[in-house]
Amino acid sequence: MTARPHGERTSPGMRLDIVSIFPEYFAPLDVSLIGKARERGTLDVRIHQLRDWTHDVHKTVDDTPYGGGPGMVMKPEVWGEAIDAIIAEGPAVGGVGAPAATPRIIVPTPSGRPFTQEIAQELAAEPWLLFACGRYEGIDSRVMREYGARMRVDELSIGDYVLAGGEVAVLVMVEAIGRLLPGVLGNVHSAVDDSFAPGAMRNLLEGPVYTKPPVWRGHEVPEVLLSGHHGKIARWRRDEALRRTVANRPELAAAIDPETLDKHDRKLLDELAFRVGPEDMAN
Ligand code: JBE
Repeated sequence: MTARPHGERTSPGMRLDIVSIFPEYFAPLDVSLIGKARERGTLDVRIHQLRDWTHDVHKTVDDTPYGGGPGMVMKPEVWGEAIDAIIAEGPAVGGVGAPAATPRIIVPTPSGRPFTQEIAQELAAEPWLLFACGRYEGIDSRVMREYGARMRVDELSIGDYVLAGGEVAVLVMVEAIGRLLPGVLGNVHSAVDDSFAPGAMRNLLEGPVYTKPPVWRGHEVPEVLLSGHHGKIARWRRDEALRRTVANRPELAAAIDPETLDKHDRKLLDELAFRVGPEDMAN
C-alpha cells in the first residue's frame, strides 16, 4: 500500500464505455483530470469503434428512415451487437459494492431530458456507464427499447442546439461526471460551491472573481475584496450572485425559494424590480 497525501480517499472506481464511429474524438480523455484518473485506475475508459461490429465490406452503420424524410438513421443490428459484446466483457470491476452486471446506458440526443449537475452527480455514483454516440438523424429507437427493458437507458441532451453527433456531448458529460469522482478533482472543495451544486447557493450563479494585481490597465478590484472584512465580502458576493442571476438567468432567479432570502436579498431584488416565486400566484 503506497502512502497517499493527507485527506485523499481511495476511489471506488468507474468503468466507462464509449461507442462511436469517430473514436478519435475522445483523444482529450487522455489528458488533464480525466487522463490522470485513468492513469491511476480510478477511471477505466474504453473507447469502441462501432464499425467493428458491422459485417459488410462497406462497414455500413446507417440506412434511410422509414416513413421518409431527410438524413439517415443508425441501424439497430450493429448497435445490438456492439452493446451485447461490451456487456459480455463485464462486469465492471473495482467498485466498492457488488460488481455491476450491466451498465447504465446514456444516449446523447437533442430530444433527450436535460443533462444537469444533479444528473451528473447521480451518474458519478454509478459503477458502469455506456455512452452510445449517434450520428446522422439518430439511432433506431428500438435499440433504446430493447436495452431499456433490461437496464436503465437515458436519452440526455446537453442543450438546445444541434451538434453533428453525440461525441462532443459525451465529452461534456464525461468531464462533468469525472470531476465529481472521489480523487479526480485536485481540490476536494472545488466541486462544492459550483453554481449548480446543491446547497445554500443553489439556483444562484457565481459572481465575478479577481486576483492580483489590484489595478490592471486602470481597472480596480472592488475595494471590499481587499478589506479583509469577511462578513462584508460574503454579503458583496451574494449581492453580485443575485444581480448576475437576475440579469443572465431570470428563470433561475424566479425559482429561488423565497424562504432562503434574507431582508437584504429582498431589498436588492426589489431595487432590481425582480419578483421571486411562481408567476401565477392568485392576487
Ligand atoms: O445535446 N446533445 O446531447 C446532442 C446530441 C447530438 C446532437 N445535438 C445535441 N445537442
